[in-house]
Amino acid sequence: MAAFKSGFVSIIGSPNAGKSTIMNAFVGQKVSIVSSKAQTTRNRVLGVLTRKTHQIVFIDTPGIITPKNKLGEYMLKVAYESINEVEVILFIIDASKGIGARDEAIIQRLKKAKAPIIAVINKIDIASMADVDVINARLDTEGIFKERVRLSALMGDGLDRLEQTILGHFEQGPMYFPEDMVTDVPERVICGEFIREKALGLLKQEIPHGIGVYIDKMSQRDDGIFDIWATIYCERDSHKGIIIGKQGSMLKRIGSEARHEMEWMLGTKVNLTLWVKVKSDWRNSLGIMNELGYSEK
Ligand SMILES: Nc1nc2c(ncn2[C@@H]2O[C@H](COP(=O)(O)OP(=O)(O)OP(=O)(O)O)[C@@H](O)[C@H]2O)c(=O)[nH]1
Ligand SMILES: [Mg+2]
Repeated sequence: MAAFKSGFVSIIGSPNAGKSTIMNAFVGQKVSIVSSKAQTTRNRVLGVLTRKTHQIVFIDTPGIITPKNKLGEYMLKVAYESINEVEVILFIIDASKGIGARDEAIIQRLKKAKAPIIAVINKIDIASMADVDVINARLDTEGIFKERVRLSALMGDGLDRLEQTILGHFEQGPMYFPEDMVTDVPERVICGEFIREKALGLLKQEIPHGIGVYIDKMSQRDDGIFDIWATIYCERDSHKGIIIGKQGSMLKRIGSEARHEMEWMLGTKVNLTLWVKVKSDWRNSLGIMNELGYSEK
């Protein structure tokens, strides 16, 4: 019998390239939230894919940006630090957008990385062959991108090929996580992330980027139902009004959509109570960032 293989894989790239979508597709459930807005992922999120012959531990990371506040600095650090602790790096490129200035900055950084890099050209379902050709031509000029996989994470197209390409770099290794474990992120944190995901989807402009979610309490009744109390932090009074909406309508929608995700994950009914509070400029406050989980443990 062939030896069991395992290893860690960092997923890095510009915001909105589809990094979290790719990881969720491999893991088979939503462990990292996804939205059409940039800068959705703020922390390192682990996703574990276990098969009979191998285990791949993915590390989803925040999209690379030029930081505008302390939260942005933290996110950038989280992303780049991940590349030092892995067997393989996936550099995700949005095929429909091509290689932009942010990708160029990442390319420069990746030149110093020790682990092998697989360039993943994602969203081929909405890109043309010509778009892909332009990307390939740019990658051809760098020696570090010998391996490339075209992908549509949304359609699930190309995932098998990517998995095989990753395995080509793995050696014999242990089962790092039990086979039924898909992430090391605690359920209460994922519940908070579901709330942020719905806020990202339903709110406009800069409002969702200034949102942080804290799960105040999570407890399970004897009959299995979960009671969850959460606070949505935002940066301005005017934002608070919009998040709550007319007669509470927006908050109700955010809560109801988030509750469905929580119920699916927890496999039981959830009773969710949401509060909204203003903490001006919290994205520059290390204290509040720490409370919300944006700090090195
Ligand atoms: N058409 C298409 N859309 C995709 C594909 N993969 C991801 N998306 C969409 O792209 C958007 C961004 O996806 P995410 O997975 O949140 O991207 P991300 O790279 O994790 O973004 P950040 O966390 O902000 O860095 C979402 O609307 C996804 O549905 C794909 O293969 N095809
Ligand atoms: Mg993401």
